[in-house]
Amino acid sequence: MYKTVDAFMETVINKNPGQDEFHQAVHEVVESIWDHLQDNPHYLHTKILDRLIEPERVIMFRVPWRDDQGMVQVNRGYRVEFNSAIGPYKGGLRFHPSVSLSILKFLGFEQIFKNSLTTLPMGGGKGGSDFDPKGKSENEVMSFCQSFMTELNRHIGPVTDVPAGDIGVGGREIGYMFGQYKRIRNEFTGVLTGKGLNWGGSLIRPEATGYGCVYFAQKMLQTKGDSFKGKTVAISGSGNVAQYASEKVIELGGKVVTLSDSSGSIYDPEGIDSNKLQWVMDLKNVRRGRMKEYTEKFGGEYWEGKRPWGAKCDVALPSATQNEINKQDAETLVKNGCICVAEGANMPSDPEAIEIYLENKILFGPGKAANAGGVAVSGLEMSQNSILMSWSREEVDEKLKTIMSSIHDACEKYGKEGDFINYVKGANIAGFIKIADAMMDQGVV
Ligand code: NDP
Ligand code: 2IT
Repeated sequence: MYKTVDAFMETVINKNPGQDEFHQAVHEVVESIWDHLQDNPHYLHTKILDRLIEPERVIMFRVPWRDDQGMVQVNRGYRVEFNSAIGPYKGGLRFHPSVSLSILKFLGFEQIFKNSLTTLPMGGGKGGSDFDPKGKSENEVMSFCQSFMTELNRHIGPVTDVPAGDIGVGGREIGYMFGQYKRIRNEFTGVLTGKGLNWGGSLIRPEATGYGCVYFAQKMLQTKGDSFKGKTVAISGSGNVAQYASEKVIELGGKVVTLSDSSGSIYDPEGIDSNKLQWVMDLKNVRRGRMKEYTEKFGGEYWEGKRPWGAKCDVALPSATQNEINKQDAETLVKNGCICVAEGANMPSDPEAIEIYLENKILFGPGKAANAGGVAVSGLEMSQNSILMSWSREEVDEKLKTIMSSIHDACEKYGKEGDFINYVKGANIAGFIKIADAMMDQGVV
């Protein structure tokens, strides 16, 4: 039995050398739930924590494909099937050159708790590849997706493991992978979520992560009697999550002043209004261009190679990638008057940044709570597929709001410290209890 968090982490680090992102994600959870574990020794006696950090299964495979020049290319594919205590493995696929086992294990581990918080019956998983979709032709993307699914198909299924999108995987890639799955298995089933609307997708799934994040931030602001109206908002990223977070902020009367991509950030003090946002959506989703072009078109400033946290804002919604806010960025945000950070991305704030938020008692919604709207609507897509029905936009949006609100309540229940809500602690404990109890019920498996 481990006496301290550090002793437990030493074992995790020794067992999983070099997996820094995974260590970081585990540490955050273990630190939050430690006292709860000591008060509930039955979890310790049955080694729930030791079992929880070990994926049920990791699949790693070769993905060979031919580029437009006829040359053979080889990528590495993964699926981490982390935990199925409360439902089939569920979580996205990421295509990005930085993808490694450590990154996918951190994402899969976070996903277990996030999915638990949604109130829906979904286990945790994550997968992807080091394939870089940037600069690839349509044909190359399709060839890669087909090869990836040629291996992945044998490991997944609508009641086993249901992947979806993440960085570098959107509607286009889900379409190619779904087509290949159907062709190989001769089955039209809800094996992936984020599907097209006319072949089994759910309304509001594309919007869900960004909208959900803003609904969550809205709930946090409401605890202070505040709202998005008139707020200046800094958003990072310019992909799926950032786009729809921006759309919802604008609708609620806030002013979005930044967006970014991996080359740099744009700062538009006038605000990115709906017309400008529409242009960004076309730039990123259709033309697949760079954010730099924004300032050439609309003015404002382009910060080459920089993240947007130097912009003065009331609310920050990091929506690009992991560890994109460090201690210094967090200090800058707080110094500039930021009162609320809600994470659209997974683990965008590093541990020192989180310490700064908590020390300064600003509203901080960690990713596993704040960005759970995406997977929640994936869960609703699965429900619609299994009853062979589709719900209206209003119905799905209403369910999304209810889920985000119940996640907020769960965080409040377990994270209340006087008049402060520690959402990190709340999300981790609430997520943990449901999974741990299910694991207890199901015996040593
Ligand atoms: P997209 O691929 O649509 O967009 C990603 C955005 O982040 C792009 O603007 C991209 O810039 C930028 N980005 C990616 N990697 C880096 C990097 N290393 N440094 C700086 N910028 C980077 O992905 P999503 O919007 O779907 O995902 C964004 C975040 O949200 C991720 O953390 C993901 O895990 C998380 N998330 C996504 C959900 C979903 O439903 N899609 C659900 C919950 C969380 P560029 O164009 O240059 O690549
Ligand atoms: O990080 C995430 O929650 C996602 N990428 C969405 C997962 C899903 O199954 O919809």
